[in-house]
Amino acid sequence: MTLGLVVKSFGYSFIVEIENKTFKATAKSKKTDYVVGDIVQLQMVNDTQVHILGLQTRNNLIFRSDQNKSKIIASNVTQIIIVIAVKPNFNISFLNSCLISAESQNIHPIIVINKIDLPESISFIEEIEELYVNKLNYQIIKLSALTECNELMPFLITNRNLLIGQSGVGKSTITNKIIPDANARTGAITKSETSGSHTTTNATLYHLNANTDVIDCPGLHEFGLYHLEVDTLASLFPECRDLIDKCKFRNCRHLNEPNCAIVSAVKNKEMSQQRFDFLQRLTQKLQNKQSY
Ligand SMILES: Nc1nc2c(ncn2[C@@H]2O[C@H](COP(=O)(O)OP(=O)(O)OP(=O)(O)O)[C@@H](O)[C@H]2O)c(=O)[nH]1
Ligand SMILES: [Mg+2]
Ligand SMILES: [Zn+2]
Repeated sequence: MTLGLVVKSFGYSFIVEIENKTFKATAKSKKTDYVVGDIVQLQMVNDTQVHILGLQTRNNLIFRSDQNKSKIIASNVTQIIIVIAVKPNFNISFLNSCLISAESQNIHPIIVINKIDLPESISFIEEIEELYVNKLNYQIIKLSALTECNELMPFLITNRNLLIGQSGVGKSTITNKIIPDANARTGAITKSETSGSHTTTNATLYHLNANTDVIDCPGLHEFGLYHLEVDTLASLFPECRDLIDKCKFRNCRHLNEPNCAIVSAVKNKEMSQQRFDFLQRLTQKLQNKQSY
């Protein structure tokens, strides 16, 4: 049986790599939900084309979901690089969602603050570091991808890295800096600001070296977490982990139950109000799901 790696997805058709050669691939069955990072079983058609027959078991699958649908993003990744920037329109809930998604899959996240050349970045960096580094211990790398990404480089090595972030934060610019022959299309800020359109339309996997990959994917507006379980949600927040067992009720959902250790932590300013609001909103959403 021939195996290949999915390196680009167009939704219904794919580019698959076998050793160092790429082929156009389509799924032979109705099942077409393959994604970049998948190892697939193939049937050769000719020198340039293959059929996908099936899927090798995934180590993990990054996907987002809302009430109506879910969307797969990439599989078999070992590290998630969450790219944020003060411009065009930073959304803190988006950052929280990406972190919770990484925690839920047990994948190491790194936060990259891009566009540090912009003057607005100074106070933005302070705010992000104050909470996400000093209190939550996440790893942060600050850079201006227009100049260089040297500081990020050592963290990428030996990993399959997924770059995720809102549209226009600079994921493709970073990709091009790291892998000069990637030639990923990048877009003007004004375009993504006004039309909300994405410059990158397909997820693509690039090789940095034999055991290091970078996946650039289209920007996301929202990172829905509708697939998570309400009962384990709080454990995905590092600042809640040691508190959960201290709540009066074992099934406490940290909404308005008496003697909730998480609510107390927020009152004592040990947990950030913003993170707690995010936890509550998500809890309520996931709770409603169960009553259908
Ligand atoms: N000032 C500044 N602009 C940057 C930096 N990095 C990227 N940009 C600009 O930001 C815009 C968007 O960059 P892209 O790399 O296309 O962003 P993206 O995250 O790939 O966007 P999507 O593909 O839509 O998700 C481009 O005009 C880049 O030149 C940076 O470090 N500083
Ligand atoms: Mg892009
Ligand atoms: Zn509680």
